[in-house]
Amino acid sequence: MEINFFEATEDLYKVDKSEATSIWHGLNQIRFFEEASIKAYKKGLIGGSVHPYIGQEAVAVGICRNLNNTDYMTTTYRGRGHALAKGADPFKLFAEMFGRKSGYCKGKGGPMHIASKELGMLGANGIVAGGIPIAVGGALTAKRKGEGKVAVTFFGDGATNQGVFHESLNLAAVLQLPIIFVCENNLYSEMTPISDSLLNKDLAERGIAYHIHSVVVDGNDPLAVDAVAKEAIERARSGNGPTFIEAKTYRLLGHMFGDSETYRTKEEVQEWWAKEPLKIFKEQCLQYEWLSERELEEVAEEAKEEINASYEQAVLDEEPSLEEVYTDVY
Ligand SMILES: Cc1ncc(C[n+]2csc(CCOP(=O)(O)OP(=O)(O)O)c2C)c(N)n1
Repeated sequence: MEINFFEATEDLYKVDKSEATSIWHGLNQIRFFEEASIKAYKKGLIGGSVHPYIGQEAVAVGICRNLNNTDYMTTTYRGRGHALAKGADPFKLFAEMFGRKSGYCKGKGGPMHIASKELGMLGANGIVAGGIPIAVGGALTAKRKGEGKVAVTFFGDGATNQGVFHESLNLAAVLQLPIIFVCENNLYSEMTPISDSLLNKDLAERGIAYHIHSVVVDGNDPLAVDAVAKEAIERARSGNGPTFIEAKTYRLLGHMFGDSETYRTKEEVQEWWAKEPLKIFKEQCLQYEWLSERELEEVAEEAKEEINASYEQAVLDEEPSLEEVYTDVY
């Protein structure tokens, strides 16, 4: 078994206007949401910490556009992007982050623990690799009940060093579960370069080790991620087992708000800003004439207004009552 390195062909760029519009809207929605979250954090509206997803938007958009609402998903403390890409309401997401009543978990989860039955979100997770076995459980449920659902789990490169990651991959492979493991390799595990903590050049090798079909893809190209996701989800739905996707990307901001970023150079960060996903997709839109400069601006403006309106509405939302402390406790 060998790693499959996805390479874009001209066929990948045969996209129609509505698809391009939807991808561009999705990328902008996440970017503006994350920027607004940082603004809110600075204003003291959010408890805990904020771990921005800026720079990784193409992974969430490329994968989630291939999922149904009912498919299962788990994610990490960077999970707002995945939630939005799966159809979350930005107002309910902001409300959750601000600890308000209308939030997805009535404001009890905060920025790191968003869950929603209606979105198939089995939870964002503050514990590194914590969501991986939960998604395996979702996939096992889907298989046993013959629900036709798949499970997707998003995690970072650092999560692949956790024991539970290995147990999860092995079980999913042995039981041929309908699951897609999406490793967002952003090169850093908190303040540690991934090359300091593991010797594999391609993390997809870790999927191969468990006999799982494993693919490496450019995680900054939404169409490349979309193509790989489509195939993986089809494999899972048709009973042909799991896929491991390594999406190579970059976290453009610090690990969390307030990170002094002494562990990487400004030059390196600049290099990645030059190939960040919104820039890449905008260039593709213009090159292949899916959308004009003006149309791109209009869609981005629409996404920005939607985010701003949701933010303002969430700020005004009520806090849960004191009695709520004792509800939903398991
Ligand atoms: C089990 C566990 N160990 C340590 C931490 C502290 N911690 C929070 S984020 C993080 C880095 C994780 O890196 P990675 O999985 O690559 O995800 P990324 O932050 O790059 O998205 C660590 C070590 C934690 N939250 N959970």
